[in-house]
Amino acid sequence: ILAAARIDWARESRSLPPRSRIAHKGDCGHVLVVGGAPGMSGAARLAGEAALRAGAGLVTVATHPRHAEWLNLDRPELMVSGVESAGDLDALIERADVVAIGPGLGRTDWGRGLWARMRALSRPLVVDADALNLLAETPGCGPDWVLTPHPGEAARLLGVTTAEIESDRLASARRLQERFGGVVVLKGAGTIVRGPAPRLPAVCSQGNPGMATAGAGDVLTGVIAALRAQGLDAEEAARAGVCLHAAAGDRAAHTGERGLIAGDIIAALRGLSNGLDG
Ligand code: NPW
Ligand code: AMP
Ligand code: MG
Repeated sequence: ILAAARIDWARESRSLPPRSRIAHKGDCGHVLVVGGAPGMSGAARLAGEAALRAGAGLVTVATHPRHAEWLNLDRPELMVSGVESAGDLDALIERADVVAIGPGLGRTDWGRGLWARMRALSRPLVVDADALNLLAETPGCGPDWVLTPHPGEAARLLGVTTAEIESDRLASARRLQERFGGVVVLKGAGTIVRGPAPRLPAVCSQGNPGMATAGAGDVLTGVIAALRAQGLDAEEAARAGVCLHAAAGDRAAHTGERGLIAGDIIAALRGLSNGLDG
């Protein structure tokens, strides 16, 4: 019996909807990125730029007021909103199609408050990084969520060691999906996408160790959110997003794996996000 399907960008790009001749930015989805505690503004910035490069029509980054003013200085296409506390999120959520929460969110009262507000609303979510760490403290998931743990975060979610997660990655992804619901993306070499049964889990055949670099996961979060905002369902967006990100990582590694940085993956999205070969 086949335990998992192998997926790549050449195949998954077929689920991208064509962009209509008369499309306007409002048709292409509005992504809200929530994250960026002091010291980690870059994580939210990377997720936001990646969402733009994966085709979202509008992207707003909701971040800590301390750096909101300068977060988009070198990327003015991003909208930015400084949020003091959860109440400031409501108007932003109203305008967004998808929320990506977690990159650089931190686990202080600021991040906790934003996460508590988001999880209580039934919105399409991409849940990453510190939002996963907070989810591990108080489990419970919405049906329309995509969870994107790396093996360390997966270990926290299941209360086991990273080594145990890695010893049987397919079984770990299944346990995460059964425990938390939604669509689980277990990252690492051979990223697994596991939605609700009976669909087979998928293993991405692209990507490389050059992607073991700060912010690579934050980029993936923005990519999946952008595809979701363009009309793909949670599982399609997770599968296509994982493959687009990995194909971009491979393209960025043409000049070598060592020294590849997350911004290089974003730059490589530009040549791939129309569904050209990876
Ligand atoms: P070990 O040591 O192997 O047991 P954390 P983080 C494990 C933000 N960032 N395979 C590994 O555990 C993020 O968005 C901000 C196996 C490792 O020690 C978050 O909000 C940036 N194990 C926050 O920082 C750029 C793996 O997990 C531990 C693994 C913290 O996120 C960087 C680390 O996990 C970052 O994105 C793998 N493939 N991957 C910015 N520029 O602003 C990870 N582990 O403690 O959750 O820390 O992932 O850095
Ligand atoms: P994060 O740890 O959240 O920054 O996520 C790292 C991202 O880079 C994930 O999408 C991983 O799948 C990817 N990545 C890291 N190391 C590798 C590797 N050795 N091979 C393929 N992809 C990797
Ligand atoms: Mg991460």
